[in-house]
Amino acid sequence: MDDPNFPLWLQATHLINFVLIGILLRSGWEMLTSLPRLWWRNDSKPGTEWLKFTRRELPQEEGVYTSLMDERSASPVFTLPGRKNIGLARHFHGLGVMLWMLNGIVYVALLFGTGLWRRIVPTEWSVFPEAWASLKIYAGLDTPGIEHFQPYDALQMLAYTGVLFVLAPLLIVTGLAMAPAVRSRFPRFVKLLGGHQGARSLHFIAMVLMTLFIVMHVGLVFLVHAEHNLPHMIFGVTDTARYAQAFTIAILTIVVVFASWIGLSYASLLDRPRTQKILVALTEPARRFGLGWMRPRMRDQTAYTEKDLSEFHWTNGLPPTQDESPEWLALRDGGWSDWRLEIGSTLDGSSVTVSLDDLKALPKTEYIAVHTCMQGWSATSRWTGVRLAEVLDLLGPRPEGARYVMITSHGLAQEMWDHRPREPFYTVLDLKMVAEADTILAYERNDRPLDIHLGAPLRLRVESNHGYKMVKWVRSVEWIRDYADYGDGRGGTREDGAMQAFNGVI
Ligand SMILES: Nc1nc2c(c(=O)[nH]1)N[C@H]1C(S)=C(S)[C@@H](COP(=O)(O)O)O[C@H]1N2
Ligand SMILES: [Mo]
Repeated sequence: MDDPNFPLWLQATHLINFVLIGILLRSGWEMLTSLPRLWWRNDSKPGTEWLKFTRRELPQEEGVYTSLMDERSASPVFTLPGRKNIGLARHFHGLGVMLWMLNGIVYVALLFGTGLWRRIVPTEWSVFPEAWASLKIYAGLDTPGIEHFQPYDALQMLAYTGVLFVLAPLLIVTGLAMAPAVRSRFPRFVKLLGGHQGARSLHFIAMVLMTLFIVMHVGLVFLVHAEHNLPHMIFGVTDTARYAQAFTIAILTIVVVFASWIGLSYASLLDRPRTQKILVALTEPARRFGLGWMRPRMRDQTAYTEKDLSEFHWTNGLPPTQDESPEWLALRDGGWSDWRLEIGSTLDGSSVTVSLDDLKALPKTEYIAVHTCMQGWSATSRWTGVRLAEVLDLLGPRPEGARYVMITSHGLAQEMWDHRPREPFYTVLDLKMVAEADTILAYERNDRPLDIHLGAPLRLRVESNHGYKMVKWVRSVEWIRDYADYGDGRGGTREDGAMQAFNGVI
């Protein structure tokens, strides 16, 4: 190789990558703690996990246990930000991914632009026998001679190429596949990866391999010819005389980066609503321009068929109890004959009520779709109902100035983030979400009236979003001017409580 030195851009992109990978791993682990189980089965049935990080045994019965109850609290030392904050973790993950991909693009562009790719991308088949020879040396707890590293040996070339062109793209592809925007627009692509659980499990496995690579990559710098490697890494040139200096700088850098990761966790827990606001502002442009164009199309809702229907459906949110809503219980006991949906406008005070039979008389929408909870579980069902837009039309044209629709439940939020008394579960949709053909008020699942625990007699379905938008036991739908005027002003119970983003497409 002509110039064995490391240019500054190589060092800079590596350092940035190190910081960002930490943010991605730590926020990823926080997400995993919110449902510490992995499946290949797409109904996420308890007892069928291939891996779990909890000793808790779950009942096999539906509707007695919510996924929120399975959430575990992690220390801010290990996760970002820790202490059951999946919403914030998801925003940090999004921000981390944006910056990591940007950094990766710069790195790959410069790698090819400068010709340095020849150092790491093998171009001869001999790389395989050479790598095997190196592996045998390492297996004997010995190290290959320095003459093998010019600057990299065959094993390194294979590992670097694999990480860069196989593992990193696999992480991106499986990560994207978990976004509702991608799932509802390109359902066949998600199916190809083994569905939501396949993508989630593969993402996890790729994460483990990436972590192993990083530990070995950094570890070997210190273990194999460190007197050459460390000055090379820190100063860009192999100057063995400056080994002690390089060693000190390397260790200090690692300590500072670890401290910053942990500091970031504690700092973001100080004022969670403020952290949410900053992170959502930083990530919303990417959410909008990256995924916002992927509007769902009804004709794609044919990817799933009868045989994809789930045997099990997780529950998040248990049916209203006597002290939560005696009204809903009385309506249930009356077989829903007195149940009415309130359709209103907070702008002009108008309202109408309709019965379940009125709703069933309206044009019917039916499709098979995959539900994903942002915590990680999924379930496939056939949903039958009436388009929300159609129901709103019963009130007349959209009132002047109405930009959002608020859907409120008979049930209360499972918990409030600041421990104030529980308030009714609600969500807010914007005009685009309302207009989607698969945004419906569903009254049947799998050709039977909705189960009590899944939202009887009427629940919201917004297939382009995660489950947290899909209010169960719906009581009212109302036009509103702005969601800033309701709850904590973030646009829904899970936005308020779990610091989610209003835009739930990812
Ligand atoms: N009323 C009410 N609706 C709710 C919730 C809730 O707690 N209460 N949880 C939401 C969340 S986070 C999810 S993932 C879905 C779960 O729907 P399921 O219980 O029918 O599976 O319901 C949504 N709708
Ligand atoms: Mo959820």
